[in-house]
Amino acid sequence: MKRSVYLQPSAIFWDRSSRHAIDEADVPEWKGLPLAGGRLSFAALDVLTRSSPETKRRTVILGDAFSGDWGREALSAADILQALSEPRARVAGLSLDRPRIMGIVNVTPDSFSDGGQFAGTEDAVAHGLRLVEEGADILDIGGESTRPQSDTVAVDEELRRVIPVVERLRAKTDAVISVDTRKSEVMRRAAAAGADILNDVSAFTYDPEALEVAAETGLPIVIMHAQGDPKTMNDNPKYDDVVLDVFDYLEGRIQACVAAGIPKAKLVADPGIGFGKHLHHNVAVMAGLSLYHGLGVPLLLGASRKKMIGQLCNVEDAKDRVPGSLACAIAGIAAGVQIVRVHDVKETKQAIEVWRACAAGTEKGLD
Ligand code: 9MG
Repeated sequence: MKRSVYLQPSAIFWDRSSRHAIDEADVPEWKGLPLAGGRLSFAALDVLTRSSPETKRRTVILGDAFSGDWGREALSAADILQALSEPRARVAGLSLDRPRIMGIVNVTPDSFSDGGQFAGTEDAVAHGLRLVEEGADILDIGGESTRPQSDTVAVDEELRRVIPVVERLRAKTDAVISVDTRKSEVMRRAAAAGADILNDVSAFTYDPEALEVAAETGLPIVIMHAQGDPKTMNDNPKYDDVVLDVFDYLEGRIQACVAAGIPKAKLVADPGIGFGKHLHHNVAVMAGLSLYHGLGVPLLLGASRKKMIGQLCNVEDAKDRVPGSLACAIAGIAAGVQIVRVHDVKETKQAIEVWRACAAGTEKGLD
C-alpha cells in the first residue's frame, strides 16, 4: 500500500522539561511531543506528499499541525501522529528509555568485516562474552553472511554454526540473544536453544514457513527492508522515493506479521542500510530515519562498518570504518532509533554516553 502523506518528526531535542509540565500546559503540543514515548521530543513535522517527479515536502510546527486542516488526510495524519509519539513496549525485557546496543557475533568464515576471525564456536562465544562485558545489551548471532554478493548457506551448515553458540552463550550470560537468520528451521532450533529475538533481514519473505514458525516461537522479531537477495541486491536497486518506499514496505511487512499472529508490540523495524541500496539511497534513508517512527514500533539501525562509510570517506578496509560507524550510530540515536547493531561495542557505548550527556546538558542524561 502506498500512502499519500507521511510525517517526519523534526526539530528533535532532548526533553528538558518534566513530563508533568508538558501534561499540564494549555497547548501541550507547543512544547513538543515525546518521540516514540522516549526522552527525545519533536517540535515540528516535515509533511511529505508523493508527487511526480519529486516528493513534496513542507515543514509545520506542531501547534499548527494540530490546529491545521488536513482535509482528506486527517485520519491518516492523526494515526501517524499517534504512532510517532506513543511509548514502545519493551523488547525481550529491555526498556527502550535509553539506546540499546546490539553487538554482532558472526559465525561465518566469509564475514565482510571481521574476515571470519570468530568462525569457531568457542571463538564466537568468547567474542560474544567480551561484547557483553563492553556493554552490549543484545548479541546478534549469525551463521549466514548477508553481505552483498554472498552465497546462501545450507540449513544444516547454518544450524551447525549457530546453535552451539546460542546454547553456550545462553548458559553463560543473561544478555539478550538475537539470531540473525532467514530460515524457519534455524528460527525453530534457535528459539529452543534459548534465543530471545529473531532477526530476519528478508522480513519473512525468504522462507515461506518462516512467518508461521516465528509466530509459534512467540519471540520478538526484527523485520528489515531489503530490495532483492544478498547475491544480487546492489546490482540495480530501483525506487520511486527510497525513504517512502522503505516505509511502505515495512508497513506492509508489519501488517503481514500481525496477520500471522505476531503482536505489533513484538516487532522491531529496520530500514536496512546497504541492502539493495546505493550510496545516495543509504544517505537519504539515514536523513529520513525519524520518519520510520510513524510505523509505531521500535527502530533498529545497522550501519556498522558498511560500504556506505567506505564510499563516503574512501576507506577500503572495513576495520578502518569505526569512526564513521560511530557517526552513523549517533545520527541514528539523535533521530530516536532505539537499537543500534554494531561491531565495535565499547567505542559505541562511549560515543552514546557522551552524546547523551551533551544532549541532556547534564550527567543525568546517562541515567
Ligand atoms: C544481519 N544484518 C546485517 N546487517 C544488518 C542490518 O543492518 N540490520 C539487521 N537487522 N540485520 C543485519
